[in-house]
Amino acid sequence: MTRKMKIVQSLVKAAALANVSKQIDHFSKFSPSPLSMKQFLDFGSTNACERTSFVFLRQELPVRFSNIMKEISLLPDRLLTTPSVQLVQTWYIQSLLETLEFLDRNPDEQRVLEAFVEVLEAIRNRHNDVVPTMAQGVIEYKDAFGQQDPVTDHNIQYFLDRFYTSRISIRMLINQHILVFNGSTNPSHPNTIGCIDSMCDVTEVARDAYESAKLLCEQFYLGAPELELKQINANNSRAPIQISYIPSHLYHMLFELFKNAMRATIENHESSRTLPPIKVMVALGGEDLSIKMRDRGGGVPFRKTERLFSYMYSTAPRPSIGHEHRPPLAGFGYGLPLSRLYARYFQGDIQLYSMEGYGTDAVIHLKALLTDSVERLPVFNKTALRHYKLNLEADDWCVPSKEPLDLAVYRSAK
Ligand code: W6P
Repeated sequence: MTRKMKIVQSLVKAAALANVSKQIDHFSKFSPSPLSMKQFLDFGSTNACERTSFVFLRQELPVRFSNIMKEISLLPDRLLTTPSVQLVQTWYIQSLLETLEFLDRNPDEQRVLEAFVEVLEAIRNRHNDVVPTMAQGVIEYKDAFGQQDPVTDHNIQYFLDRFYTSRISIRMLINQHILVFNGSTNPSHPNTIGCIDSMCDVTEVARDAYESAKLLCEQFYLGAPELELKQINANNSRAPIQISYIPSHLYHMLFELFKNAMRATIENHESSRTLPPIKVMVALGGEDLSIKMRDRGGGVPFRKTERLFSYMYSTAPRPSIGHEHRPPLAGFGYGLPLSRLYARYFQGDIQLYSMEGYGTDAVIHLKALLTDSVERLPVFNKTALRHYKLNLEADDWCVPSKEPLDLAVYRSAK
């Protein structure tokens, strides 16, 4: 390539990027439109209309991309300029540009709708490794700038919670469109609409998740704790407990909690011959569906429970791949914080109550009603901006002194 060609090429690239940044500014001025579970189901039911879904998504996807891209661009330089975060940023730019291509296409043309599905599939695949890549970015940052300080920990937590929630929501939209308009209905699950099961049997998912965690546990340890499962349906004591939910999300949460409960139980009972069971209680009330999982794994000190959900604390450099010494139930990684985001995504939550010396209760709270299950989405606005602007302020609670107070100083000052 000649020098001139190189210059032209970089000018073209700069112009394209300037245009991208204009597009991001434009689309980030719109707030994302949260969908309710009911709306998701309607998109995929008998009056499903691919054209409507297409027209909605070609606007909504750029809005969701741009809202979170604004926040990426506000990250501290030290994080933004890591190779991993740069890579993730290029994926978002590429995907934004690809969806924008459809804004002036004719929604009444079948081949436009087909091309859109293909682009959605490409986008979904491009973003497959976003979670480990961002985790790598946090590692790069920690390696370069030292260990956890509370301010950085808090800021990374704030950003990644929003970033991963955005990603979960974008994948949900993409998956629904692809599955509803390109997939055949799954004969063994007639109640599924895309990835939503309108009669998701919570107890069944819990048993599945337990069995998988148990297999994993038995590969590494000599056994696994038993499962004791009870359920109460306050609305109808004989009916099974079913809600409209995304089984894969629920499975992800339960599998993660089971792994943690099993590991704690086994490591806390290494010297005894019996393992206390993991006790799960599923309760359906008027508005909540709650799942409590109790282990007797010795618990976690109260001071450390917040860390279980911290991205900063739980990013340990991964043992090199192919190494056989990695405990399969290792509690590091983003399993717990991501599980909590899945729960919160449809207005639920995960809480941990631990008693050090005894064990831990982990509770998943979900909305039982269709109308309460609405996407919980980050929006880029002044409040969010403020979070990225003010950073290094002093804490407004005293730091306990390590030295005993020397009262002699006060006496002599009289
Ligand atoms: C523990 C730590 C933990 C995290 C999540 C779920 C259960 C448990 N048990 O000891």
